[in-house]
Amino acid sequence: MDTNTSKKAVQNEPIVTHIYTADPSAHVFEGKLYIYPSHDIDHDGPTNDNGDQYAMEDYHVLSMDSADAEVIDHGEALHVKDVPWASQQMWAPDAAYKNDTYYLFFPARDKDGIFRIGAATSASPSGPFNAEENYMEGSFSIDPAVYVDEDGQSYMYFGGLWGGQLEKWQSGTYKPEAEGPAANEPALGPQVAQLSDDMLSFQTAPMEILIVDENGDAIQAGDEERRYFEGPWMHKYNGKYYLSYSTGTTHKLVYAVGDHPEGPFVFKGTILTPVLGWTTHHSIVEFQDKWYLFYHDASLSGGVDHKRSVKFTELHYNEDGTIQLIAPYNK
Ligand code: FUB
Repeated sequence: MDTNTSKKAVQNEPIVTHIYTADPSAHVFEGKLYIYPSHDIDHDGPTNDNGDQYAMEDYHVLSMDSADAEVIDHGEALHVKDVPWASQQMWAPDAAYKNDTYYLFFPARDKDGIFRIGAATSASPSGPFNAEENYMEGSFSIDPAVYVDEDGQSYMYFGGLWGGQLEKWQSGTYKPEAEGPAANEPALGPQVAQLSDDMLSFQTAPMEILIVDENGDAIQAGDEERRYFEGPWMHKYNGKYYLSYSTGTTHKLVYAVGDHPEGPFVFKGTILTPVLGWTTHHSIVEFQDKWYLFYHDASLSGGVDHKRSVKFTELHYNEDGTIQLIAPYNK
């Protein structure tokens, strides 16, 4: 059921306050801005590096007619109990439109506790979504972000360290004891796979994306200011592909630019300085002739890492295509 939250969107403030939300994936569908966030649970359980505190069970879709409109909560769009293959932890989702169908892509733990990525479909951008019977074959880890290129080809970017289990897949199969590369070795990149025309399966095997520095050398695992951690996002600006992501332990949103959606990408800089709370996760969208960064922090809960709130702010490019740094708490 749709609920007008009676809350007008204001930049750099929580866009809704009646529920905790995080990991916003923003898209323009049918002339409106639709936001697909995680729905954080209000619990006081313990916190650990495995992310057990992120115990989310469902998704709500939010929408806005304009950047200062009232925010609509379209209610529960999908619940874990309606996903046959999933057991728990409905983490950061994304959405896409193709074939007159809206697709919701989401990570969750399967019945063996391994993160996989599932798809669900709807005739409406606000859902409700019907989940596929099984997770996408060959999928693993977390944080799917789907980019539909101008030629119609779709790509899924995904992967996250630590609780997101990306380290455990370096051999191609799930190895529970596997650890990440040493500090002086190339960092693990996000994964990318082309999607089939029906958007429900991988058309190519997932491959690791290479992120290099300005000299063409791979960013190293010990370079925590720049190395990939989780939360990939892809957008195109002036013909270039922008891969942006979270650095995790150093709590930044950063970006790298390339000429092809599968990379390689050259590291460029920071988009967002650290926010209140451990995680940082975002999307970038053009809406009504302006560019916006959607992100979250933990301000609504007074700093509780797993009780987050989605915010947004305008994003600006310099003439050379670099992105201007956003420091959201500076007035
Ligand atoms: O919301 C759960 C996890 O926290 C997401 O999947 C990560 O990107 C981080 O925001």
